[in-house]
Amino acid sequence: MQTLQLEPFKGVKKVTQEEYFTSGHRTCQGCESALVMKLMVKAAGPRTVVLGSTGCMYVANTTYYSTSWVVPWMHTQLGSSGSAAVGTAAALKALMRKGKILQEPVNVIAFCGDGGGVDMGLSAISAALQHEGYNLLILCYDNESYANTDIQVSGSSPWGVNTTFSPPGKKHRIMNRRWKKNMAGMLAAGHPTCRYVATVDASFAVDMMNKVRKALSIGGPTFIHSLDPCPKGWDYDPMLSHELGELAVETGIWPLYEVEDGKLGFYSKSKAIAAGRKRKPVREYLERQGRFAHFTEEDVEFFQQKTDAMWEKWLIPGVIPFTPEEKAALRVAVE
Ligand SMILES: Cc1ncc(C[n+]2csc(CCOP(=O)(O)OP(=O)(O)O)c2C)c(N)n1
Ligand code: SF4
Ligand SMILES: [Mg+2]
Repeated sequence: MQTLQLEPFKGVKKVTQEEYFTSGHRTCQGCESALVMKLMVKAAGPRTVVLGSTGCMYVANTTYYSTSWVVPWMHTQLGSSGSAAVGTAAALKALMRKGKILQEPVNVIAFCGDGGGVDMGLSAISAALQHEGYNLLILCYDNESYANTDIQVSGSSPWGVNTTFSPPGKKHRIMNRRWKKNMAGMLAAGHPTCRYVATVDASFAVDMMNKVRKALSIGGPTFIHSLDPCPKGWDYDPMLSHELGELAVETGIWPLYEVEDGKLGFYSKSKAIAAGRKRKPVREYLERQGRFAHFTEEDVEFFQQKTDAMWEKWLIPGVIPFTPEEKAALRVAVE
């Protein structure tokens, strides 16, 4: 099945004017995930079907009898972005084969939040990435919590963060002791049938849209993971969303990379960092957010060390953990 061939936008002035996710939604002021929806579908264009799992980007964008979506859109259950994407792509294929609809390339994009994708829907996404016969993109908008139900911790929440399920207490200051799950790396490493995996950040908007266009053009099942500052859950002034998105990359906390046909490439500021550019201290990112306000000097230092280790000790900096030495040690331990 052919895909639409979407050429990359060569700079912000070349981006199309048309909007397929418009005003009128009810997301919070400064919500980066709403911007991700707008850019994602702008990049995809009008011949697109969007499926959205439960979460802020469902609830706030579809009030009874009204929606911001201009393209066809359907809500799907919280953990099922993967199965909804496969089902829709299969249905379109069958309808075209039977001559019931025009034979033409149609983009299928299923989005999910981190709760719905990194946690609950991981198995369905994994299965979807093995269905080579269908063209579909799964985009995870990651605001690092179950935001819609009042900011509960997820497997994608950062270490030490204050959420409604991990509030700092007198006895235990740090309640979330897990380092953020390595979603894109895990999917790229474990799904040889998936031709394209990328991480994006809407503060680098043209890059982000071009990653969406590339994923849709390459065809087969593809995956994009977007880090989305969330003023409510991260507790900061809404005007800082763009700055926080930039800082996440500049501090090295969120590396921008793509894996195309098994080949890894860093891009944007992460490319310079991978080549040796100094990263900004994580403190600059952490101290702008109320969700880290309980951090002591020791906590900031720990966060910095863990981030440094991602770049200095991992097999592929910021992407795949374990050094060759650590891997060898693991093998010896198993033998
Ligand atoms: C099976 C199921 N369990 C729980 C819920 C309640 N629920 C609705 S939205 C949501 C949060 C989803 O979090 P995430 O996927 O990260 O999206 P966000 O709200 O952050 O945009 C939850 C737990 C549900 N709708 N379905
Ligand atoms: S809680 Fe966060 S993700 Fe949800 S609408 Fe508000 S800013 Fe956006
Ligand atoms: Mg979320």
